[in-house]
Amino acid sequence: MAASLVSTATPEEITAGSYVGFDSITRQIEHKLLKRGFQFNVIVVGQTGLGKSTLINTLFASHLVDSKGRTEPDISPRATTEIHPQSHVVIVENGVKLRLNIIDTPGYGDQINNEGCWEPIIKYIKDQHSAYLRKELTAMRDKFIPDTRIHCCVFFINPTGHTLKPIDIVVLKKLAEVVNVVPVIAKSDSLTLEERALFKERIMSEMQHNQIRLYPFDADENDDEELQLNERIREMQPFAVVGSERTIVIDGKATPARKHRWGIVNVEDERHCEFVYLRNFLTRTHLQDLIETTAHIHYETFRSKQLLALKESSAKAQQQASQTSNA
Ligand SMILES: Nc1nc2c(ncn2[C@@H]2O[C@H](COP(=O)(O)OP(=O)(O)OP(=O)(O)O)[C@@H](O)[C@H]2O)c(=O)[nH]1
Ligand SMILES: [Mg+2]
Repeated sequence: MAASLVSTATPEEITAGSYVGFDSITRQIEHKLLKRGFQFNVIVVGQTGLGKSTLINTLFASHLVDSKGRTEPDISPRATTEIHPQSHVVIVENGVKLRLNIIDTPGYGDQINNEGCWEPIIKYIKDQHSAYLRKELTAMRDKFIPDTRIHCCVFFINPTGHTLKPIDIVVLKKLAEVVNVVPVIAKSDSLTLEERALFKERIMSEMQHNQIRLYPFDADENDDEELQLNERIREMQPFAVVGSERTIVIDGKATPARKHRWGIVNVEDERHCEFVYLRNFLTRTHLQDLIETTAHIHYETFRSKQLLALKESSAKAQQQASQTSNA
């Protein structure tokens, strides 16, 4: 009988005497999530030749087996010419499965007229939202919709030491409306420490001036620790990175590094560049939040706009139909 399921016991009695066992829900969720794995989609955007393809290969070096990266200097340079979804890479660490999809894009800014050069990139991001929405709206929708929505856009800034280029500001504004944007200073081995600090300050004040909203965002549910972490990330942004597809043995360990006449830049050494901070941020501290923010903020904005437009157009069609039937 249903009535017998309703307990008349006080809360104290329930916790003391009759353990229900729902605290195992965290383990149940964990088990389910582990079985399903995680999908993480990253896009890299920026002007031509800033090292986008190289950094991708540095970030996930050992995993991108079929990368088209240049590993030897005598191989001819390979400019990326089209938006290129890298093959899905599956990384398994301690039983956790991460399906990683990296989208490499051609550099922009080297045409005489750069008008609209960002459009294919924005279209690509919106197309993924649109594909997800279509799947969600089908009557017999799948229980698990494959997620191709872009969770993070790593934006490459030219290490000029001056200011952002007007074209960068335009592209950044467009991107920040549809995706989580994480800016990085490319090839930061070309800047001195003072130049780097000053450049960062200038970039961030330009971002503020142009009202470009960068990731991470603070949410109401964030606790103090998370808010502090976000604040630290904001203080460090944009990460000054160096990439390399070649490794050099340092302290007995093959390490991604760049060899100059004057010495070696160890990509993974925090004293040389902020690559490690970027990697920790993307894969260790904010991976889940990047995925959630995409679903709850960027996709939700897209979804409500689309559904509103759909409602308006169907209301218009109905109105027209009733007008023609009355005529
Ligand atoms: N000094 C320095 N050179 C770099 C760095 N990263 C990449 N490079 C070099 O810059 C050149 C261009 O690198 P890519 O990774 O092809 O650049 P990209 O941004 O993908 O270029 P496009 O696809 O043409 O837009 C290569 O010769 C790299 O070796 C870096 O951090 N520092
Ligand atoms: Mg490239």
